[in-house]
Order: sequence, then C-alpha cells, then structure tokens
Amino acid sequence: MTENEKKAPPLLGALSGVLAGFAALTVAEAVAGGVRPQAGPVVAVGGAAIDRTPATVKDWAIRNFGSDDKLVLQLGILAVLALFALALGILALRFRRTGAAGVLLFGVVGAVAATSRPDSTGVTDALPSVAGAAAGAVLLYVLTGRLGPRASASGTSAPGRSPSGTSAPHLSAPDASESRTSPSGTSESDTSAPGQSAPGTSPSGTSSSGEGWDRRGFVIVAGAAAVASAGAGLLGRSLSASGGQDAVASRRNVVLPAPASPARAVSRGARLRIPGVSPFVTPNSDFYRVDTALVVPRVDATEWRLRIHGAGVVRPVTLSFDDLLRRELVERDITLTCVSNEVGGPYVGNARWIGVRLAGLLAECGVRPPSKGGPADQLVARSVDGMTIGSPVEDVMDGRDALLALGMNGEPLPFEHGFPVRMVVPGLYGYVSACKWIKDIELTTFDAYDPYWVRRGWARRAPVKTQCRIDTPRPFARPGTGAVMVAGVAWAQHRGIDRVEVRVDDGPWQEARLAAEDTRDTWRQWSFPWQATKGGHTLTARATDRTGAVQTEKRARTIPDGASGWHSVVVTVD
Ligand SMILES: Nc1nc2c(c(=O)[nH]1)N[C@H]1C(S)=C(S)[C@@H](COP(=O)(O)O)O[C@H]1N2
Ligand SMILES: [Mo]
Repeated sequence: MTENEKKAPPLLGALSGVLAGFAALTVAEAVAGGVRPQAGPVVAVGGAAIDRTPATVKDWAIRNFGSDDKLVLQLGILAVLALFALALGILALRFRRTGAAGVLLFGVVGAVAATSRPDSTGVTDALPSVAGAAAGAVLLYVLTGRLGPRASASGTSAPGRSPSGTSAPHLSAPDASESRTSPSGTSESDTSAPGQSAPGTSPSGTSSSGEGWDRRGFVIVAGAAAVASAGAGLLGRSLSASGGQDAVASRRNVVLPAPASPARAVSRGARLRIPGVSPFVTPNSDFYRVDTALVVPRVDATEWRLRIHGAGVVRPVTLSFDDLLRRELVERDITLTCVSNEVGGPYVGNARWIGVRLAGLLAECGVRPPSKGGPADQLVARSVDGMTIGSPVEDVMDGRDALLALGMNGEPLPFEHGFPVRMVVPGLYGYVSACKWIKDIELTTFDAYDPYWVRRGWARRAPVKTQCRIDTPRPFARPGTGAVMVAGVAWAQHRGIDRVEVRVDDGPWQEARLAAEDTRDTWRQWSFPWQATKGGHTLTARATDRTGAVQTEKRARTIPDGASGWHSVVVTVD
C-alpha cells in the first residue's frame, strides 16, 4: 500500500463540508417548518442583512434585480455558506473538532439572528439553527473520521481515542486523535498552527501503521447523509407549505360585505384601449410588491387584533377583524406608489380597495389632529413582521380616504399585499403610509420616534411626487414610419393630474390626450398620436398636477424622498 492510498484526497474533505452544510440547512429548515418558517437560518440571516443593507445598496438591488432581489439575496447567502462549508470540510481533514466547531459557530450566528429578529416569538426561534448546526457538525466529524488513516489494530478510527500504534503516550489528550497527521512527539491539537507539520506529507510515526482511509465507510455515511438531508429538505418544504393553513382557511372564509359607500363606477373614458398602456386597474397578480419579508406573513384573521393607543388616545381600543367588518365599509380607487420607483419604473399600481376609514376610527378613540390641538403628529403603524411605518396624523385625518384596507380588487387582501389588514393613504409613498400585515397603531410624534425606513436614511415625510411614465412604445422599439401611438400613465395622488405633454427630440411640448379622471387619488392614462419619421428619436413626457405645478425636470435619486425628472424613451423608426 502506498502512502497515497492511505490519504483521502482533499476534495473529499470539501465534499464532507458541503454535505455537512447541506444537512445543517435542511435539518434547520425542517425544524423551522415545525417551529416558524421565519425562524429558519437563511430567512433570519437574510432578514438581518436586509435590515442592515444601506439604503443605496438596497436601492441598487431593487433597480437591478427588481422583485427578484430577495431571491438573489438568498442565493448569495447560500453561495457564501457553500464556500465556508467547503473550507470547513478541508480544514476538518486535519482538525476534525475545529471543523465541527466551525459548523456550530454558524449555528450560533443563525440562532442569534433568528431570536433577535423583530418578529421573533422567543428562544424557540433558535431551535432550527441549533438543530441544524448540531446535525451538520456531527456529520462533518463522522465523515472526516472516515477520511483519516485507519489504525491497523482497531480497524476504524474511533473519535476521541488515540489511535493505537502511535508510540507517543501523551497523544492520549482528547484532541490528539483528531488529526490524521499527528506528528509524533508534538501533541498536535486543534489549537496548533496548521502547517506545523508539512501539509501533504505523511507524518512519521503514525500513519505508517494505519491502513489508509475508510473508503467504504465514507461512501455509506455520505450517501445516507445526502438522502436523509434531501428528506429533511422535503419535509421542511411541506411543513412550511402546510403551516399557515389556519390563515389560508380564514382568508377563504372572509366574505366582504357590500360597502356602505361604494366607489363610483370607473367611467368608460378613464380607460384607454391602447395596446401597451398600463390597464387602469392593476390586477392583483400584477401588482408590484415591495417589502422586507423573506417569508410572507400568513396571519389568521380570526386571531388577528389591531391595537390603537398612544399620545392623545383618550379611549385606546383593540379591534378584531370582525369588528372592522361590522363597521361602515368604504370602497375607493387609490393608486399606490413606492418611493424606490425610478423615473419610468414599475413600482406603481392602481387598485380598488375596500376598508374602514381610519380618520373615523381615530376620532372615536378621541384622537385629534395637530391642527385641532392633538399632541401626536405621527401615526406609527406596526406589522406582525416588525415593520414600522410613520404617517402624518394631519394627513390621515384631513378628510382624504386614508383606509384600513381589508379588500383589494374585489377579494380579501392577498397575503403578499397584507392580509388581513393594511393601511392605504392616498398621496403618500407606501413606506410612509401603506403598512401591510398591520397589528398596532401608536400615536406619537415625529420628534419622539423614527420608524424603520427613516432610520435608514429616508425622509420622515414623503408625499408622492408628480410623475409621468411612457408605457408605449417600449425603449428601443423599432416602429415603422407614420402613425405611432405614444401612451402611458401619470399620477399625482390626492392632487390630481391636469395635463400631460409630450416632446419629440428637442421639439415643442405638445399636449397629450388625457383619459377621464376617475378620482384625484388615481393615476390617469394619456395618449399622444405621433407621426413618426425615419431615424432615431427621443420621446419625453411630463405631467402637470392640479396645483398647477409642472413636473420638475430636475433629476433626483429615489433616496431620500422619491425620484424626480422626466421619463424619456429612445426609439428607432424604420
Ligand atoms: N409590513 C410591511 N409593510 C409594508 C412594507 C414592508 O416592507 N413591510 N413596505 C412598504 C412599501 S415601501 C410599499 S411601497 C408598500 C408596497 O405595497 P405592496 O407590496 O402591496 O405593493 O408597502 C409598504 N408596507
Ligand atoms: Mo416603497
């Protein structure tokens, strides 16, 4: 037997590491499926990463990956974990305990992340990470044990026992047997520097008496572990899919009563029938989604409660979903926009919401707006996933249709959009108004409390900026010469859109045709028939809102209070 056959290739160390990492994650996910899907290590660490991501990076991620930003983040975490697993596996070839301890360390990171999430329900959230890491550490230890040289007497290397055949009595220290390259005479332990013995060379005195690594044992353990891990992964999936069944059932059981105050029918003139223009009502399935939740919260409406309390709340209340259903319901068309929306971007949508007017509810609790002497100027909404969103009390109570929404386009809110209840306030960006999965409303002041996004550099107050988007033609389209319909949407919620103009290259501004206004809280479609001439052209559009303000040309980034500037599209006419 040559020296080479006695030593396992480093690749198998790497493989052991990856298998251990896989086992750790799948076991963690299986346990998380039973405990709480949000307590899984990838979700918890991902959530912590999202919370710590600087606004500029988050913005960049949204811009480049769009709604896939969360997928990209999780894939990134998995890639990093895979690299560490590889490295730990190779390390464990020589230092088994250190390798295993390294796996445990990742478990600690996961456990700390899970228990310190704002929506953590307690120490049980540490279980997935702890269980996963324990499984991974044991597996790495056992696997790399198969890769060490077998002592001739015992046949297999017993962890924790000093290999027989070594002549150094002081190698009976527990760590000594861990290293397959224990140089005689130096009691090499985990803490000794790697490279103390020349790597790759067979140390004298020990393995010369061994029989090489346990090929059969390794294959059996590795195979069994891979199968078991895959099973754990599947179990985790089905558990988290079946979790939240109560929430799903509660949503299915919701019957939205006819609103006492229905939205007025959208006039036919408000909908242009031009191919390529955004439909007036955005279907729920196409509605943009922006939030920090890696796992969409599934709240059981029958258990859901909303608490209203804080400064100036004379009569604090806790309301159930049924309490809200029994109140007077209003139905309103409201266009929602994200502050992260670039000029021309997709994070804007228009829906028909059903809900309870927040102002009435607050008034019943004795809340007065600042203009009527109330002590609170900020309303902080909290969600079940720990989000905090602050809105001006004055805006919420100034007569606009600020809603606690229960329905969206004729159905209970989709889970992604905040079931069972969310806020919607016309005229304010979502991050300062549209709390999804809401569970708590606290009246306070802007001086006293900075909510989530404000702590990350976004503005405390953020009314929607007047914007206009060209939906068709698409950028770099190649229409033929002659009649080309230029069309899109413009919005200035709660002020209303009064005019849209289009400019071809550096030509004069020309008035576009506006679709009829639904309400001043909704966007307006517009169109402009263009006689296209051959060559490259830049089409630019701008809107004017009802205050008479022309949309500014001045380019602003999304941070801190929304992008500004004109939307342009470059086309080539053939
Ligand atoms: N709980 C919670 N609510 C939230 C957010 C969030 O991250 N968590 N994001 C806000 C932002 S920034 C926007 S623009 C809107 C988007 O609502 P939508 O996903 O239903 O379109 O939700 C708001 N409400
Ligand atoms: Mo947003």
